This record gives sequence, structure tokens and C-alpha cells, in this order.
Amino acid sequence: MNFKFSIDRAVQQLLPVAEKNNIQTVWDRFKAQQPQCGFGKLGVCCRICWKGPCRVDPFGNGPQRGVCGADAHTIVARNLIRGIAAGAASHSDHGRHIAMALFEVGEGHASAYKIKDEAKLQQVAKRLGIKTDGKNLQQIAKEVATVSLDDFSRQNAKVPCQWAVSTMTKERAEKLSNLGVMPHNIDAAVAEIMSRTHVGCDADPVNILLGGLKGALADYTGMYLSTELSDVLFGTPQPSVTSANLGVIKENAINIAVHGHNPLLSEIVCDAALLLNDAAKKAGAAEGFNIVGICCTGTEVMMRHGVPLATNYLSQEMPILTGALDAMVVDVQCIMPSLGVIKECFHTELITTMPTTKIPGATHVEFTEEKAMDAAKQILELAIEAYQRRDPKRINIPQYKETAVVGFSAEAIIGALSKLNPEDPLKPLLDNIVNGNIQGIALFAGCNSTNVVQDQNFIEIAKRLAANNVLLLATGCGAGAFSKHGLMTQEATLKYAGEGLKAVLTAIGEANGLNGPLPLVLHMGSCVDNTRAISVAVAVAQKLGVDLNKLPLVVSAPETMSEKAMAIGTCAVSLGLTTHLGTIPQVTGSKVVTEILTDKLKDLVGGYFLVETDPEKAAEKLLSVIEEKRKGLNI
Ligand code: NFS
Repeated sequence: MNFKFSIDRAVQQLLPVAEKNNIQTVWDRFKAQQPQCGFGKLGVCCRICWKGPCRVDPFGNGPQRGVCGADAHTIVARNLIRGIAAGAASHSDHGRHIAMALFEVGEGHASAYKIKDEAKLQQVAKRLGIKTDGKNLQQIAKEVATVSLDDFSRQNAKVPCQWAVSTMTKERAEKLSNLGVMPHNIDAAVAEIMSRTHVGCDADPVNILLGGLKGALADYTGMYLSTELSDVLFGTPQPSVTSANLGVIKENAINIAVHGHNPLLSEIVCDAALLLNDAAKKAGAAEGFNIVGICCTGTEVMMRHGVPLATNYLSQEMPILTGALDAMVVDVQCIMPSLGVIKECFHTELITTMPTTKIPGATHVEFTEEKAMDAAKQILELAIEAYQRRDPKRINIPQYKETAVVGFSAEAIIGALSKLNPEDPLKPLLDNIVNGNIQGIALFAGCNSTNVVQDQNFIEIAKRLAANNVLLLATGCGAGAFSKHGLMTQEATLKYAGEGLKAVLTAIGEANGLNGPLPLVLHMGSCVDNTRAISVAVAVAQKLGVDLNKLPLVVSAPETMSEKAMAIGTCAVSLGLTTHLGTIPQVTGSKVVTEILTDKLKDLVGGYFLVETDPEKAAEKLLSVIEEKRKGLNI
């Protein structure tokens, strides 16, 4: 087996197991797809109507327009923003679900849930302009949920989404409103993209891309409320020590992986596992239930409960190959349909839970807020049954696991900084940015992709930036990569951080009683939690009296692939941030679209996409952006 697919040693150990058992993994299927369609890669294939499919000849010899007359620029722009719409729909559907659950709690229903962070609820209410005097928690919860749900249903286009305008700098909100890209309704922004890209509608690539910006800001709105309302219901993450990689699966426990994105079910699975732990022991598992995470659902429970992470997106099939995973419970998004095939070769029970995400081969246990605990218990019972079928001879758990210090919500970061300066917690951060101990900040986000060696770009770029005193933040599968490879540890700080960065992380760590520095990469959560990083950036920008595009802050999505990532990236750019992509977006068939995304947007919103597939060069380019921003601030 060729090991160039992943730098994760646990994956390397299990790929031969797959081969031996005749199991196709994501990498085998990727190979079988070669050569992939060149037209699709360039974004010049249009399948929007049934006169097609049409494609434009990128070399200029063949047809330059589709049957309806759409040229490459129109086709590429339409394809891109349809992806953004899908991403925005996914994140915000997740947000709607959380908001609805909060509403139910406010109504006194959904007994499995309660408000775990009252202070956050008050703070969110205040931000949304909700008066709280004399109201009890339930009333406030209901009003916060109602105002949040208004962002999905408002028909007055003159009133912007409240979660968007209340969370960015004033200048940014004005700029985006003046450009006509501030959404007034998340669902309407998604619907607008679908309608304007229908056959015979918007053909102007610039106008189409502006629609994409609006969709990305709808995505921002949905992500922001997902994170904040999840904190209200499940608690705001605080630092804790846990571990990551397949070594977290235990031979003497009933192992259950929670996978997907929405914490509504996984939270209750964790609660139920504690309640029913004796049943697992009675079934013969000395250590009871062992819950482990995959993708962003994994990240959500990792951030709040220190649940260890089994793996990130691209290697999601591997936990089944250990022969010791008894159940995989999935909710929504980033779940490979192949799991339903692979689990047939082992004893693992694959359990779908959402009516919109069913997978052939899986057992479906429908999840509802009202009966959340019942569903969780049923899932645990299925896991116990599967455990009885486990074949000890087939167990092969790669003994790789790294310590990971996680849980760096914005509140946790400000809390840690306040130990240095209780009156003005941001001051130590700003002082160290100004004096150059910290040159800048990089937020790593996004997925893994078969287009690159798994995790490699993340690790290489991060090490390079850290050596150059860039403070590193991470979310989503990027954070998964760093946790699996030991970069969320104090040791990594001592080993890889430049002197200035090391001094700052040590000062903060010591002030917080950690007997050493903060970890090299701060885990800020799942992909919707990119908004946690934005909230810190907005606070810093406001304190400096500048807009976000002036900050020495860059975003890097070096292994990105999903439509959600397209939406997040475009959202970061719309907020004014330089955003690196390490995989080539499917837009290069249009010179116009490519130029807008990588250059012209800079004039319009301050942010732009920086595409660089070579990790070393990418790090260099990100460092020059940071340097340029520092110059702009005269520091
Ligand atoms: Ni983000 Fe999370 Fe991972 Fe990519 Fe998928 S799990 S929401 S989309 S693959 S980072």
C-alpha cells in the first residue's frame, strides 16, 4: 500500500488491513476516479438545464458558449455560488435546529435539554437588543430563539440579519450593506442564489459573485447563531486535556463514535452513556462505554466534555477497520456513504439519526428533541448488541494517540488573558502584537481532501508560521489534524514556536497555573465555531479602531473540499481577510472569476483568496501578507 496518502501513522497502519480484506477506502476510490474530468475541475461544465450538459473548451478551439449562450465566466460563477448556497444551507440548517431546540426549552418542552450557560444567554440577549429585566431564563431563551429564527424568516429586505450586523465591526457592516450583500434572511439568500442561477437569469459574473458574497454572509449568520446558541444550551467550552487519534479506541470498552455536526444528539448520547455505564460493564466491557468523536460532532463534544477525537474527515472509515468500533452514530454532513458498505465487513453498527441523512446499510434511529434521551438509550443498546458480535481476532487498534489541550472558546481565551490584565484582557495580546513578539495570527480551517496528502499541509504550514511567531488558531478538521499530530500540546510550543511567541504563550500559561506555555495551536472548535475566532478578531479591531482587513490576521484552508468550506472561505474574504486555499478551487476555467476572487475583491472588501498548493510557499506568502498588514498599521 502506498503511504503517500496520509501522514497519519494510524491510517498508514490500517490501509493494509483494508487491502487484505478487499475493502475499498476513500483513497482507492480516488485512484479509481483518475483521470478526473478536466472540465469539471475547471468549473466549465454546466448541468443546470437538460439542454446540456454543456462545456466550454478551455483551450479556445471548441465551443465557447453553452447551448443557451452562457460563457465560461457565467458558468463558473454560477457553479461556485450554488456551492456557497449549499454550504450556507447546511450550516444554517444546523443553526435553525439549535434555535428551535432553544425555543422548545423556552416553552418548557424538550426535557433532555436545559440552559447550561445563563451568563451567555444574557450576553446574547443583550447583543440582540432583547430587554431581560424582570424576565425569567425561560422567557429570555424563547425571545433569543425567536429573534434568531427571525433571521430565517424576515421578509423586510431593509432590515439586515441581526446575528450578522451585531457581531461585526460597524464599518464592515456598513460596507457590506452598501455593496448590497448583507442578507436580511438566511433562507431567502439561499433561495435567491438558486433562483438567480436558474436557466436564463443572472449571466453577469460580477453580479453573480456578489450574490455569492451575500450567500456567504448568510452562512456567517447561521454559523454564528449555531455556535452561540449551542454554548447557551451545552455550555461554553473551557480548556481541558484530552487525546486524539485512533489509539483512543479501547479494546476493553464498548466504543461508540459520534460523527457529523450537530451537537443536539451527541450531547445526550454522552449523558446517556454515563447513566447506563453499568449496562456496558455488565455486557463484559470492563471500561464501560467509550465515546469517541469524528469530524465536527466529535469536535463539539471534545470542546465541551474532553471526549477524545478518533479521527478527522478523510480517515473516517478507519475507526471501523480497527475491528473494535461497536457503533458509529451519525447526524448530518461530511458522512461518507461508504461507511454503510465498509461496516458490512465488520460487526460495527452504523446508526443514522436524522430524517434528511439516511445511508443504505445503516440502522435508522430517528432523533427528535422531545424524545432525545429515548433515542440515545436505543443507540447504546444497539452498541451493546454489536459488542457481543465483536471478533477479538480482528481487533487492530493502532496505538497512536496524542495529548490535546482543547476548549479555547473566545471566552476561554479572554479569560486566560485576563490573568495577565484583569481590567483590560486584550491589552497583553495587543501589546505583544505591537512589540512583535506575536507577528500575526493565523486561523486554520477546513477539511481534508484526497487532492493532498492528508494532514500534511496543515502541519507543515503551521510549523513554519509558528517558527515565525504567528499565533495559531484552528477549527474543524484542521483542528483535528493538529490534535492528532501533537500540535495542541505544551511540548509543541517549546519545540516549534519562535522565541517571541513562546514567551507570550508561556507568560499566559504560567499566569493560568499551567506550569508551562499554552499549546502551540489553540483549538477553537468545529467549523461553525470559526465565528469564535471572528469574535476575538472583531474585539481586537474595535480596540485598535480599525476594520478587520487591517489586522495582521490570515485564514488558511490548506486541504479544503466541501461546499461549506466554500461558504466559510467566501465569508472570511467578505469580512476582509486574506484566505489561503491549498487546493485549487474549481473556478480556473474563467479568467474573470479567478481574477475577481484572487485580486479584485481586495478593492471591494479588503479580503481575497490566495491559492497556493505548495505548503512551504503558502507559509511564505501568508507571512508576507502579515508583514504587509503590520506595515499598514505602522508596527
Ligand atoms: Ni468543515 Fe466539519 Fe471537516 Fe470540512 Fe466536513 S467535518 S464543518 S466541512 S470535512 S472541516
